[in-house]
Amino acid sequence: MITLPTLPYSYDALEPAIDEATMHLHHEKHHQTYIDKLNTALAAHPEVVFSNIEELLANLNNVPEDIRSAVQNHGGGHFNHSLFWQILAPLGSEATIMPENLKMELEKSFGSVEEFKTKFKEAGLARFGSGWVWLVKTTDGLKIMTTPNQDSPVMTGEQPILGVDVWEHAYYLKYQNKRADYLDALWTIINWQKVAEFANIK
Ligand code: MN3
Repeated sequence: MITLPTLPYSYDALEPAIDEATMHLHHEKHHQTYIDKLNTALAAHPEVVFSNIEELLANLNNVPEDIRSAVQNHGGGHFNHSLFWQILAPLGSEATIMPENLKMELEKSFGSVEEFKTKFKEAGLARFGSGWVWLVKTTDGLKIMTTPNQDSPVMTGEQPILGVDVWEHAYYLKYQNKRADYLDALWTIINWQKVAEFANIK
């Protein structure tokens, strides 16, 4: 049985970038629903064993065909949201200060932090419909990618270190159709220390 991870901050902690009502809805309803549906799918195949959700998603071809798309959608939803909560932190908290070594990695891959942010936002805006925009670590440096629906970079062997939900449910209550404003506001609450940790950058 997979259970909903507790948020590492209170529901109103990400104001004003993400409002409290959106956080309740997003965590307690949307994320919980992915977990419920994943548990239902897995209950039909108790022979499917895995040590963590990432391993399950990285080996979708081994998942029985009748639950494969449910695991892809709801397992992906669970993994993606679990990562998303972790890479956010309250405005002004120490975690939002970018570690120097991560800054250097971003400069190496994108020229500058500002250029990275511009490209990331462009990618997030270009993702048609529902999906995610990611920063992944590769043997060739850091790269931006997007995925549709609840697909996750781990499904194609990528290592996500930052992921932003661009489904309308992530921003519609506060920003309505203005995805660009939501993406701009998020930079104030990114937990860069956690991003560096996911990238194994000390
Ligand atoms: Mn979401």
